[in-house]
Amino acid sequence: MRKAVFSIPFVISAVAMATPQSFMLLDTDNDGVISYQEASADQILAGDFSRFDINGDGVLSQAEYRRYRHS
Ligand SMILES: [Ca+2]
Repeated sequence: MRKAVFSIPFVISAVAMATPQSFMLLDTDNDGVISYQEASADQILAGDFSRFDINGDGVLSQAEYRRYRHS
């Protein structure tokens, strides 16, 4: 009478791994980054663009965009 309980939480957050849909919408030329011009479609993002452009390369990477989404 042994009960083997397999309760291994095997949650892979597909949402966190995937590119946010909003990123793809903003990345209109699909080069994988959001330029300031592309960001201008999002007033909040454009208004704080330089703050979210953490490495200062003038474009937002997916990682930088995620920070914006989670801010
Ligand atoms: Ca782009």
